[in-house]
Amino acid sequence: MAHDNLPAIFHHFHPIEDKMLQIIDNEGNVIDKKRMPELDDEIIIDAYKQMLYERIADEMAVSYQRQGRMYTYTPNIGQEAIHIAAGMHIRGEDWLVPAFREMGTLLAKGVTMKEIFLFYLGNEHGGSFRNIRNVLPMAISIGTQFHHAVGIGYAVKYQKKEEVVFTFIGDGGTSEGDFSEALNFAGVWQVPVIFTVQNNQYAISVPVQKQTRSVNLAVKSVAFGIPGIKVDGNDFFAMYLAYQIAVDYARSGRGAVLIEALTYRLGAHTTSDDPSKYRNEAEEQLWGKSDPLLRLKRYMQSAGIRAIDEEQLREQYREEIDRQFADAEQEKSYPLSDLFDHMYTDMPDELRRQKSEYEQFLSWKEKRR
Ligand SMILES: Cc1ncc(C[n+]2csc(CCOP(=O)(O)OP(=O)(O)O)c2C)c(N)n1
Ligand SMILES: [Mg+2]
Repeated sequence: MAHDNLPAIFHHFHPIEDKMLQIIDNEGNVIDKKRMPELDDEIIIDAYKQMLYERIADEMAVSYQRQGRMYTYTPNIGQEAIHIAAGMHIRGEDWLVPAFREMGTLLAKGVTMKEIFLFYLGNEHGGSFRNIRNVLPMAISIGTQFHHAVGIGYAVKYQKKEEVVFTFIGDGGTSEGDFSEALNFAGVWQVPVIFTVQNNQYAISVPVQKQTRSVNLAVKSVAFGIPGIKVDGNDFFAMYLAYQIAVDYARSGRGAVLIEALTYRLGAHTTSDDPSKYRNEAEEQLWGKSDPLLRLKRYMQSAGIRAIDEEQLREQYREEIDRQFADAEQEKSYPLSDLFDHMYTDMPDELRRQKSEYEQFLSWKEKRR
């Protein structure tokens, strides 16, 4: 089970010792100079802009839901550094196997905002991504995506391709059997999969302290013989470096990597959730100080990177996002039969019965109008 050529960083930040990779602090000061990725200013500005775009799209999505124009939505606020750092490493031929809280990575892969809105409008085109290769639909059933990811990883390896599979799960998802099964499979077959655990401290109302007795979530990799690392998920540079090393490891055929990205869900679990019922404002304010956009902006200011006109950008992004939402709203809805027709060649009696019951319900509802 020994790893050949295991990058030193996995020894240095061994999860059993509960160390965490961090490059800038909350004030944006570089605290680990020798690990700071060498990035051109324009790339850093681009990363910030992508994070800002995700933040604004997220705010607007919550607002559309509040206006009754969209169904339940899962906010990303606070977790953008993870998404954009991953997105900056994912190539066109790589695979993205998402859960439901990594909007920025979907956008970076080439999924459009309109398609993301279609998903939350219940339109199946929000999952088929016809203009982009190798993205699976968002997975709402917790953990299922991990099996899909390792299956794809196995196929990639079998076909001797150099593709990497990026997949995501939450802290709560690590308690699902799928998580352990997939990690074991990945360890045994050394498949090129990067597992990201977005530890945002909560699974709806359940705090991570009640989710596990493990010292952290990265340590779960050890049992399966996979390198794992805990990273400050609100630190763009730390996440960038972690993905750089993980991608290199996976793409060169050495196997899977588990990244625990320590972060905080600054918003609600979904638009149907009220976090004030299970956590306090002091905690939210404390984590607010580690907001990934704020930290990156502070770094950019102290490093003397050219300033951007944020107000103007915000306005430009708002207009563009609103256009994409209006476009999604215009899309025709699907006939009810689409829900039933694609599962079996010959529809079983039970499904036939359910379809007829639902049709009756809809006509009853129509008559009540
Ligand atoms: C198999 C399954 N069980 C339960 C649920 C209901 N559910 C939706 S989200 C969620 C919590 C997920 O928490 P976590 O994995 O930490 O991800 P986060 O929502 O924090 O991003 C639960 C229990 C579900 N969607 N699927
Ligand atoms: Mg969570």
